[in-house]
Amino acid sequence: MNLSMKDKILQHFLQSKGEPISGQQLADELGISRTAIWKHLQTLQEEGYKFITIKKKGYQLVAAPDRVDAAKISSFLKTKRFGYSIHYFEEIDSTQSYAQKLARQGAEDGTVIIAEEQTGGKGRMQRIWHSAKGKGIWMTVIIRPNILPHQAPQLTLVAAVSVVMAMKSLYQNFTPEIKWPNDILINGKKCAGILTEMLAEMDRVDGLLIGIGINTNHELDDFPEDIQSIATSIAIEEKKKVDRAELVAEILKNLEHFTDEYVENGFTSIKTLWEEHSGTIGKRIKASTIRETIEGQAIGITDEGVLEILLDDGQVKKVYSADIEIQN
Ligand code: BT5
Repeated sequence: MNLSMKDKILQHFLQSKGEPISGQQLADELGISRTAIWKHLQTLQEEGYKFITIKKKGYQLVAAPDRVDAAKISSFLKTKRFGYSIHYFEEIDSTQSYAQKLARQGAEDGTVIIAEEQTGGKGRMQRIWHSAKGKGIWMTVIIRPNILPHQAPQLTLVAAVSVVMAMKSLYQNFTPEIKWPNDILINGKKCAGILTEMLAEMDRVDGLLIGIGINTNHELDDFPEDIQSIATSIAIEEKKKVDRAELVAEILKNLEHFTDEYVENGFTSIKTLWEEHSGTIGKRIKASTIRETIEGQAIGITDEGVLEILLDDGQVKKVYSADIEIQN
C-alpha cells in the first residue's frame, strides 16, 4: 500500500471505529515522534477531519469529510492486489485519460484512479459522462490479465457483474439490473455506466482500463436537466446516503475475484452470472446500431459478449454494438 504517513495515521483512526487512540501508541507503531503525529493530525484537521482529546486515552476521530480518498478506501479494503495503489484527485478531466498515462508508464495490476469530480468525464463513443462533485464514484481500475485482445469485451462483462453484485451485497431497498452491454439500471433508470478501453499490441493485451461511473449520493436536481428523466442514484433508490468508499472496496474485491476466476476457468461462470443479473435477457427490445434498428427478443449473449436477438421471422441476429431500449 502506497499510503503517506498522514494517510497511515488516518487509516488507524478509521479502523478504530470511533475508539480513541493514544498518541504514544501511534508513534510507536508508526516509528515516528509524538510531535510528528500531532503535526499530521493538524494537517488532517485542516482537511476537514475533526479530532478531540480524551484524557488518558488519546485522540478520537469525531468527524470526517465525505471523500473517497486512499485512506478511506483502504480502511474497507479486502483484496490481495487491487486497490493497493490509489491515485486520488479532488478534480480531474477524466480518470480514464490519466489511467492511460499511468498504464503506459507500467502501473501495476489493480491500480485505481479516482476523483471527486470529473470536468471531462467520458462515455462510450465520445459521449459525455456527468460526474458531479462529491456525489458519485468516478474511477478507473487498470487491470493486466493475461488474455488475448479478442477476449477484452468479456472483461467488460466481468466489470458489470462486479458492480451489480457489490450493490446487491451492500443495499437492500432496490434491485439493480445490467442492461446490455454495460449499463446498470435501477427501476429502469441509469445508475452506473462502464467504459472499457484497451492498451494492446497485435497479439497481446498490455492492460485494460475499466472506467466505472456510479451515481451514488445525487438528489434528482444534482443531475443536469436533460438526464433527470433517465438517471438515478443509489441514494435516491436506497432512500439514504451511502458510503462511497465502502462501495469502491466491495467493487474492487469482486473485480479482483471475477477477473481471476475468468483467467483461471474461462467465461462460463461469468456468463451465467451476467445473464442472472441482466434485465435484458428474455425481454423484447429495440436495438439501434449504426446501420439499422432491430426489434425482437433478447435471448442471450455469446461467449464474445455479443447480444443475440430472436427476430419475429425466427432469425437470430447477433449485435456487437448498439444502444438498446427495453419495450413493454
Ligand atoms: C457509459 O457510456 O455509460 C460509460 C460511462 C463511464 C464513466 C466512467 S467515470 C470514470 C471513468 N472516467 C471517464 O471519463 N469515464 C469513466 P454510455 O453508455 O455512452 O452512456 C453515456 C450516456 O449516458 C450519455 O449520453 C447520457 O445520456 C447518459 N449519462 C451521462 N451522464 C450520466 C450520469 N451521470 N448518469 C446517468 N446517465 C448519464
